[in-house]
Amino acid sequence: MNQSSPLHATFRTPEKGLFISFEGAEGSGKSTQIQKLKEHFDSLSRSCIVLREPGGTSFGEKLRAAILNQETKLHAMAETFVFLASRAQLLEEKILPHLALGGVVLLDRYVDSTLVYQALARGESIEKIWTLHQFAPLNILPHRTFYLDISLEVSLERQLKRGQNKDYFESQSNDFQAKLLKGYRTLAGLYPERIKTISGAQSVEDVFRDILQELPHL
Ligand code: T5A
Repeated sequence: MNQSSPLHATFRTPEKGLFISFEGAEGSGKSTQIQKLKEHFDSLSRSCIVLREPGGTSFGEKLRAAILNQETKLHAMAETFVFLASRAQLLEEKILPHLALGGVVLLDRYVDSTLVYQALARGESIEKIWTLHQFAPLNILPHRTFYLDISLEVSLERQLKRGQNKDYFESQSNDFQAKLLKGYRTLAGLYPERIKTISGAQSVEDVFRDILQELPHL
């Protein structure tokens, strides 16, 4: 979807509050940075909530457990509808009400994860995923998306260090994981105003400094 696509007109950013999503491959450091940004907003006494996808609601957490514990490969569309169901409920129950009060929402993964994991990494068109998002409440875009860019080597090294059992997506081939990185870079190139690429291979402090520099003043 680009600016000239008729689909583009069906999407909007929230009028109130500040909506920020974080994206990246496995182990890119999203949760680490989200925690730091939450502390930043807390220090400013700004009401800020942290949410994750899939999950964030009691229904969404059930879907999260179902997909991450899945042992055999699903069709990309089956995966897509699980993420969309979780997302729609999260928007309705948590994200939109908090933004309407003028609050800050920090979200670990959002629509770009579906565009990359279920479309680009599987060789599907991203138009299909955008089309599914044109219906409320899914037609909301964040004010800012931080994409934490790391190499395949760093991603695999961090997953190994963590040492816990691999989930459904972590168990996919290295080829799939390389496609994720390529997919994210493609997406960041398509939507440079919303998606800011930050090198996730830097120290935690340096990544955070770069994030603060790109934070919208809303
Ligand atoms: N998914 C999700 C889809 O396929 N489609 C969708 O639409 C959606 C929404 C979710 C899975 O679902 C898929 C994508 C995912 O595979 P998840 O458990 O939430 O699963 O997985 P991730 O989001 O990938 O979470 P991770 O915990 O793996 O990664 P994070 O949050 O990016 O990384 P973080 O902060 O936990 O850090 C990982 C490790 O690296 C260290 C940390 O200490 C930690 O050990 N670290 C650093 N080390 C050195 N330098 C730094 N700068 C570091 N930052 C962090």
